[in-house]
Amino acid sequence: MYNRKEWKHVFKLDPNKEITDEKLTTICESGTDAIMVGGTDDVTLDGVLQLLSRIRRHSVPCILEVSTMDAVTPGFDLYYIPMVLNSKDKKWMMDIQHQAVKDFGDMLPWEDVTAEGYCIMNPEAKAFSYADCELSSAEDAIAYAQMAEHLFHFPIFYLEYSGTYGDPVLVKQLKEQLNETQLFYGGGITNFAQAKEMAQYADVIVVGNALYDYFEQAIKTVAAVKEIN
Ligand code: 1GP
Repeated sequence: MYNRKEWKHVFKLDPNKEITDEKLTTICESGTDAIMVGGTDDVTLDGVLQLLSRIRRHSVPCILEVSTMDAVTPGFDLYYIPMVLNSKDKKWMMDIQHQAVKDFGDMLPWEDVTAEGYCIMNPEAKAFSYADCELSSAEDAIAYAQMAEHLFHFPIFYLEYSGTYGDPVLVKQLKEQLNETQLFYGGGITNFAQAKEMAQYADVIVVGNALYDYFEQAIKTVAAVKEIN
């Protein structure tokens, strides 16, 4: 069906934001490897279900990035569970996941569930304050990546700059630490050149906001990734 390890490009759609059918079709047929549904603000079951049913008209793999248990529904190909490594509060690394497994563990399709070790680098990002994060230096981020690979054996380490373009040098340094764990980079990619720069190092780049703000340019990020692979 699909091999997650071969993915290079993911579009992230926010169930709380409007997107026309025409744009959604272009996104789904763009050649991106998967669509991730996720957001921080006001993610509702209704919003998730509506977006899911629209994406399902297309064959592209569809992932739910779980931010609240209230909006979890069957029907996605994969469920990504963020575990926020640089949160100051253990809740965002362990406790909400623990509670979710206590409540739903017997029903979970474990083969479709994937942990993402998150490091949120942009202090202006909503997720940064929402998950009570601590500002990480490059050295901190590199150590989190090493923990993701060697201690936790997370399938994914996600360097998150949501809303701002991050440091490609750091992405390169992180990639040097990761063999088994896939490196996802997301944040501020708005055009072909930025996509190409980050995709040199990250295994997967994630493009979100640009779909709402610079649609035509955002679609071109798919071609950028293919150019270097
Ligand atoms: C957000 O990493 C993704 O979770 C993508 O970031 O919205 O800034 O593209 P942007």
